[in-house]
Amino acid sequence: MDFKNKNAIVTGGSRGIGNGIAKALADRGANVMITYGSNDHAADETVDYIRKKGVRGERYKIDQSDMEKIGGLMNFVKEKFKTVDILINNAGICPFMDFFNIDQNLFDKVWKVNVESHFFITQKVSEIMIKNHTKGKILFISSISAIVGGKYQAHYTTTKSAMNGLMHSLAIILGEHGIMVNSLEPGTILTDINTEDLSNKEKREYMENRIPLGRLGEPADIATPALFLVSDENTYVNGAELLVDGGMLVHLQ
Ligand code: RM4
Repeated sequence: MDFKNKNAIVTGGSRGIGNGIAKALADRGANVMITYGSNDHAADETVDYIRKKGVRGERYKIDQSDMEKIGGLMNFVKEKFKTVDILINNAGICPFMDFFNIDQNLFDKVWKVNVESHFFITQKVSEIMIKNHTKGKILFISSISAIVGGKYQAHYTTTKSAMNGLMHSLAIILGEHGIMVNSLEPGTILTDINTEDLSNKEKREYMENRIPLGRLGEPADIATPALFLVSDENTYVNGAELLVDGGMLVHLQ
């Protein structure tokens, strides 16, 4: 898969799954812009990695729970990238919480970061793609949690299902412009998002035992299928959900 001269945006690209995708895109020649929330050091490390591949690397710090910040991001995008070929809607949070302790503030924050910010970032980026007649690719990093529940993830699973609902409509709306939109559904991938949760020995053993491949996923396990969906090699997958979970979902007994 060749991404030379492609301009890609990866939200939440300084850590975890987004970081794996950002680096994999740079490895294959893409110019990559990442957004990130707080970890300047991780963002700098990522941009250094990208630039060492001989491509352009950019970073933009943004609180994706604040919709008023999206305009600044889009100004930065237009300043740095005249065209955009790829958008990876990855940024996400999952503060594990008992359903009855999820208050309006927590729900709003998870909803805004995971769904609302990506609704409007995608709206503005796809306007750029359409204006430039770019047959772009957009990928939502949804989750197995769009398909199954989590006792302490009622807010989070809601957002992951919502991402797929948005993706379905965008596959129609943007498909008319030759822009293809899909979702990828990672299983349990060991990243910052679940380090605390999986520090519980019993929980980690339960999750690992549920996966036929016998191990939790890593960002690299997600990057390769993600790259296919946003590559020129993808000529007809549009509006699809790709589960990448090592077989966890189907392993009932
Ligand atoms: C994923 C899945 C994993 C969990 C992360 C936070 O969608 O539920 O098990 O560790 O979210």
